[in-house]
Amino acid sequence: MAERNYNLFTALRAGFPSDLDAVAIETDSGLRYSWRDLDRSTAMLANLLASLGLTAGARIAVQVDKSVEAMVLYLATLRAGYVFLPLNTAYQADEIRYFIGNAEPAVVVCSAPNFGWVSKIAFMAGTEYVFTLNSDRTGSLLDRAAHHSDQHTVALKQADDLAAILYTSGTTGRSKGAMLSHGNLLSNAATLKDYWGWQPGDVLIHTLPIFHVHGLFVAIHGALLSGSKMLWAAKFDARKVVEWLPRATVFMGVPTLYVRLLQEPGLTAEAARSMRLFIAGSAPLLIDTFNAWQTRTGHTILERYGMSETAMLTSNPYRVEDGERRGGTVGFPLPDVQLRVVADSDQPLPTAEIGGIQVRGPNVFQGYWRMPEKTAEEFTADGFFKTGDVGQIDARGYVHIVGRSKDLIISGGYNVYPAEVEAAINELPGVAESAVVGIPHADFGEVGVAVVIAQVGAVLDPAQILAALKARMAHFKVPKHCFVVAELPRNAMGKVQKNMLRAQYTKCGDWV
Ligand code: MLC
Ligand code: AMP
Repeated sequence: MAERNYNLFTALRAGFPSDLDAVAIETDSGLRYSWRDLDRSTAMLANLLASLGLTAGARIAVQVDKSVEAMVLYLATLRAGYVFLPLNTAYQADEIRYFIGNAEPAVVVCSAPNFGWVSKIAFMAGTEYVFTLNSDRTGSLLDRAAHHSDQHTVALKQADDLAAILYTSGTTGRSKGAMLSHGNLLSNAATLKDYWGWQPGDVLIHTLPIFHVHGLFVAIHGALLSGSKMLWAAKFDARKVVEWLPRATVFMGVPTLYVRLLQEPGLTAEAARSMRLFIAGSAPLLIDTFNAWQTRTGHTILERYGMSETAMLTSNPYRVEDGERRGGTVGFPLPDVQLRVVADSDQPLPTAEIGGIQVRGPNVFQGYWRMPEKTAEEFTADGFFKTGDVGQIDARGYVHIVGRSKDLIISGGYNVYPAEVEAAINELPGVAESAVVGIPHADFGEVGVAVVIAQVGAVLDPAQILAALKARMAHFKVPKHCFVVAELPRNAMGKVQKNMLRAQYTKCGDWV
C-alpha cells in the first residue's frame, strides 16, 4: 500500500475544484489566476527549490510585499517539503539580522529594493541563495522558476515534519521561532473547514498580510481546502472591501479592520446581503464594534481566538444548532482542542473562575526552534501549552479572555513586546530607564506609550526618542507617544507599576 503523504499541500491541492480553469483568485489590480495557474506555478517554484540541493528541513525565509506570487511561494515551499519562514515587511535590518542568524535559512527571498542589505545579512549568516520577488511579478525568483517544469510530485512528509516557523516575541529575551508541522496546520484547517462550513462556491475577501497565522493559514487554507475563490487585496482598503462585499461570502479580519469598515457609509445590510460569515480575531473585539456591526449589516461577527504556536483554539459557533454567537467571548474550544483554565499550580479551576489558559491538541506546535529549555518551560507535565492568556470559562462553556500574564500590547493585530521596545529606548544616549505600556486606541485597539527617565544632567526630547526608534525597528512597534518624566511609580519591591502608568496615560489614546 502506498505510504500516506501528510504534506499539507496534498490536502490543499485535493480541495481544488475539478474545473482547473475556473478563477481561483482575482486581485485588486485586476489580475486573475485559475486553479491551473496555482497548480503549475507552485510546481515550477517547487522544482526550482528542489534543484538547489537543499538539505531536508531547510528554511526558506521570505520578506516580500503581499502578492499572489508570495502565496504561491508559500505553497511551493510546502510542496517541495521545505520549511516556510515568513517575515513581517515592517522589520528593519536589526530585526532581520536576528531572524536570519537564528533560523539559518538556506534560501532568503526579499524584494529587489531591499536586496542590498538583506543579501549582505543573509550571506554573512551562511545563506546559500538570495532571490528577489516583487509585488509586480518581477524578480530573480520567478525568472529562475520560469526554466523549470510545471509538473512536480509532492514531497513525502510525515505529520510531524515541519511546515513553517513563525517568529513570536517573548516577554524576555529575543523572539522565538514557533515550529508548526504539516499535521498541526492540516488538523486545524480541516477542523475550521467543518466548523465554519467552508464550501465550494464560497468567495473570501482576503485583505490581511500573509506573514502571520491569520492571513497565511486561517484565510488561505480555508479557501484552498474548500476550492473557494479569493478576492485578493495587496493591502487593506475599507472602500475596496465594501465594493467587493456583494460578490463575496466570507470576510476575516482583525478588529481594526471592522472599526475602519464601520466608518464607510457604503457598509449596509444590502451591501452585505450575499455574505454568510464575518470572522474576527487576533485581538479583542470590542462589544461596541460587535453591536454596531449587527445593527449596520444584520450580521453577527463570529469571534475566534488563536496564536502563532497553536493556530486556532476557540471559535464562536457558526451553525445555530452549535449555539449562539456571543459578543465579548471567543466561543468554545474547537472540537479537537482541549482547553482549561488553571491556577498558578496548573490545577484546573471551577467554572467562571479566572486563571491561565492552557491548551492541548493536534494543532499545538512542536516547540520553539532551537530552544528546548524555553519549550519545556511553556508546557506542563501533562502536555498542555501555557498560552500566557488569562481567561475564564462561563457556565455555558464560552471562553472569555480577560487579560494576559505576558507583558504584551496588541496593536491593530500586531504584537508589540514592551520589553523589546524598552531595551531599545534604554540604549539611547541620555536614557536612564523606560517603561512602555499599552493604552486604549480607537483605531488600533491598543497602542504603546513610552514613559522615559533621563540620566542625571541629560535633556531628552520625546520626539527624538520616537524618531530614533523608527530608525531601528518596525514602525508598528514604536510607541505612538512618549513622555519624559522624573520618576516611575514603583511598588515596595521597586518594580515599576505598569497598571498605574496605564491608568495615568490612558486618556492620551484619544489624542494620538
Ligand atoms: C501600521 N501602523 C501601526 C499598525 N499598522 N501601528 C500600530 N499598530 C499597527 N497594527 C503604523 C504604520 O507603520 C504607520 O506609521 C502608521 O501606523 C499609520 O499606518 P496606517 O496607514 O494607518 O496603517 P495601515 O497600513 O492601514 O495598517 C493598519 C492595518 C495593519 C490594521 C491594516 O496593521 C494590519 O494589516 N494589521 C493586521 C495584522 C495581522 O494580520 N495580525 C494577525 C496576527 S496572527 P509610520 O510611522 O510608518 O507612518 C495572530 C493569531 C490570531 O495574532 O489569533 O490570529
Ligand atoms: P500571536 O503571538 O501574534 O499569534 O498572538 C496571539 C495572541 O493574540 C494570543 O495569545 C492572544 O493574546 C491574542 N488573541 C488572539 N485572538 C484573540 C481574541 N479573539 N481576543 C483576544 N485576544 C486574542
